[in-house]
Amino acid sequence: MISAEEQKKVADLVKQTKDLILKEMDEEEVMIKGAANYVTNVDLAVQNFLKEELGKVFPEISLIAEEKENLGLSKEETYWILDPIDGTTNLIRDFHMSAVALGLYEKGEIVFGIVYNPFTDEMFQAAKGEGAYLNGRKIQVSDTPDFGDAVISYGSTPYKKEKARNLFPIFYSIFMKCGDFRRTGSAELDMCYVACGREHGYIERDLKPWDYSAGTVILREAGGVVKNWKGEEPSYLKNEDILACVPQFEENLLKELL
Ligand code: LIP
Repeated sequence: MISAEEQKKVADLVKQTKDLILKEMDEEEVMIKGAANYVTNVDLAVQNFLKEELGKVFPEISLIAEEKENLGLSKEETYWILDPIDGTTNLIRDFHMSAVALGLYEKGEIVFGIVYNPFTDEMFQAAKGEGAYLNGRKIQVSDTPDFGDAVISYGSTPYKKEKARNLFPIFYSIFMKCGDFRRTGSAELDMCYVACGREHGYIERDLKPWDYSAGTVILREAGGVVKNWKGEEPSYLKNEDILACVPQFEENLLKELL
């Protein structure tokens, strides 16, 4: 676990990416990794900056990140898990629902996380056992009692459209029972939106570790639930089907996913 002083140092480093993101966006260069899967100079600039700066402060902690190889991972190790831009397609479209997401993995769990949207200047942050905060103000999940009033966000797993035929009937069944749906295009922001009461649940298959790690500790510290679709603890070191929700709707959602 890192100290309050170290947490502040990390938060300051993440906040510094805002100017870098806006500058790099002026010379945006989009590269295609695969179907609906992009990386830009912005992703790479943020990743290189945080890799270098975190390495100066925490030389003993390795980095797992979206735009690099991540081989030989071990549950016994401590890692930063970074998505330099979660919501890359949104960034390319100037949609302003993108975030820098950084989690700290220690002995099988996420103990610290930051999710920062530079377009709204919203920084979600949490450390295990210390509560969850949005721009320094404590946050907690919604206590809405009826699932018929729930706002549920989903991810369409656009990199693997072969899954859609089985996925969308699940989404349809949930949609007919809840209040309404949302689709933001940033898994980490969706998990933070559940944490602060803007949404009541978020579901997506085949999320990469950097798409759900930071948001996990933030949502749990705000009173929420994060599991995989089998109802188990996620591994954080591999892709997972993620359920993130308020506790009162866990069963409503889990029974749709099994
Ligand atoms: C994105 C996720 C989103 C998912 C997209 C993509 P990226 O992350 O946050 O929820 O539906 O397919 O994986 O690739 O923009 O960092």
